[in-house]
Amino acid sequence: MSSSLFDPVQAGDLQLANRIVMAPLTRNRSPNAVPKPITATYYAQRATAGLLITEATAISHQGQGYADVPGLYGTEQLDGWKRVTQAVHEAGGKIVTQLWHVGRVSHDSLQPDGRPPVAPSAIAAKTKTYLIDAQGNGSFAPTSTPRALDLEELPGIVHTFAAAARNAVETCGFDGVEIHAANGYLLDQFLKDGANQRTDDYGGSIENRARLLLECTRAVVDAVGGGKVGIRLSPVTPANDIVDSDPQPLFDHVVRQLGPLGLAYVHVIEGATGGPREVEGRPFDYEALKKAYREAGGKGAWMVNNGYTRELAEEAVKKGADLVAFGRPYIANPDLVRRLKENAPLNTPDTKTFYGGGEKGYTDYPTLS
Ligand code: 8OZ
Repeated sequence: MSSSLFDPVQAGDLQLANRIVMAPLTRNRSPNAVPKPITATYYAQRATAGLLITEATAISHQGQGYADVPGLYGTEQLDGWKRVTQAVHEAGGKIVTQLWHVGRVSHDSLQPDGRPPVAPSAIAAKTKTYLIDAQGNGSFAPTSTPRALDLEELPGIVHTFAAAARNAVETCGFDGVEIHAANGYLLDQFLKDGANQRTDDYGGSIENRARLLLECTRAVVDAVGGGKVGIRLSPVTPANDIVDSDPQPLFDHVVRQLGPLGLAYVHVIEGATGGPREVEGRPFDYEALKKAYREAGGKGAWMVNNGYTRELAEEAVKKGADLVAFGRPYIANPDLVRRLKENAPLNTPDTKTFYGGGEKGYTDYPTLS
């Protein structure tokens, strides 16, 4: 018998009650990078998901690119996350945190000492970031022009990913971590030739452009164990002005290298993040990607994401996806698992309260009675 969305599944060390995942969702409600008590409530409300993935969380101040996103690097920040994992575990859920370095998708005003953000090359992304002024008013602003990282700085990036992973698991009590290598942030910038024009060992060939991602992943695996590590990839998304001239061989190489690492899961955004599942002029074969991962010995769960409905998700699981991540539906439906199971109507998310603010549009969406 084929599996259903509602059947349990093992993903590395993670024993999951069902195949429904809360996708990472940026909410900008953590001033000073500290998750507040209300954030614990928000995640605990959603704890019936097989797995919760936190909003992207900066591994360092340099890795931050938006106002009021959380961090994984200071005592107050880690204490804030402890409250979250405790609340989720008390509610019977499983939660991993998403390790994030934005690279060039940042603004001088968000960086240590107001310096420029860092990137593989000094090429600005034509995209916007989200700032909040002293009066608490949010606005979107163009990202700043980055400076290229020196070769000597790269071991520090690798070390910072591993340190954040250790903080997450050992100090905060997370069940694992997800490496954010998608959506045009630092690791995706290194991967793709639209952002990476380096001429050293980290630019040029596919092997070179994948090097930083793989070094970071191996270091995180060494820090917490592969069975607690997932990774998120977005081969063709145009998010944050990212592009690669030939993504299929690039990502086939990446997953072949990930195969032997014993990861818990590989999380793939199919198409344009939060948009169409097909991107014009950027064809991609996701089945071939999965096959390349399995052929390389990859035993992690295969997690799919982007625009999934109940029907599409059931179909994906029947065709062999192990996990399906839901983004926007999870903002508005804390009891999404039950609603999908009962085929009940879904609440509509309020886009005005996605980024910033308090309880409204965060912890006040109704559950079924
Ligand atoms: C929306 C707004 C800000 C950041 C991503 C972390 O796209 C994000 C993000 C999404 O992965």
